[in-house]
Amino acid sequence: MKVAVIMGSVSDWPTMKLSTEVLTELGVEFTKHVISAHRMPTELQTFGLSARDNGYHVIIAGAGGAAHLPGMLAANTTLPVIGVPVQSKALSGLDSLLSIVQMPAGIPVATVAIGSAGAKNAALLAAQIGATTDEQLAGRLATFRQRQTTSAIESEALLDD
Ligand code: RP5
Repeated sequence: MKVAVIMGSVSDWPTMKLSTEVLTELGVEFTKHVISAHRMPTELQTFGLSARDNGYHVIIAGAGGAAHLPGMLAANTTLPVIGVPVQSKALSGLDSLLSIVQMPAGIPVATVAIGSAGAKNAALLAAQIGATTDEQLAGRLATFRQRQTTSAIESEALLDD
């Protein structure tokens, strides 16, 4: 499978890099792009309209503030779009969350949590979508889950007396 990781600004990269790290860990092919909904509207439309023909299966789109990027990409493709609300300075990402999650019926965006947890989960969700038709990827996801569980169990040893 191939995933597009798109962000509205280079300032979103510290958050969206976490998505790419998870995709790398799971062996999922991806490309990364800065496409601003407001500063690059023509490029956004071109990317959305051609995404399926360009071999993508899922789009992860992160943006902050007036975060119209995921919704406008979703308006231009029938590929699944996962929206990551980037934590904004002014309103701590609540603005990003509300502008991404409140899509009108007919144009869905799968919205994850604000910030780093959301960026990581967006990548996991994209991989899980791919794993519906890719047994090897499903196996890597199972290994990821098992490692996470083992680490959580072992973390008890870190508790002080
Ligand atoms: C959004 O505006 C971007 O996604 C970013 O989160 C926010 C601020 O962008 P910059 O002014 O830092 O480029 O479009």
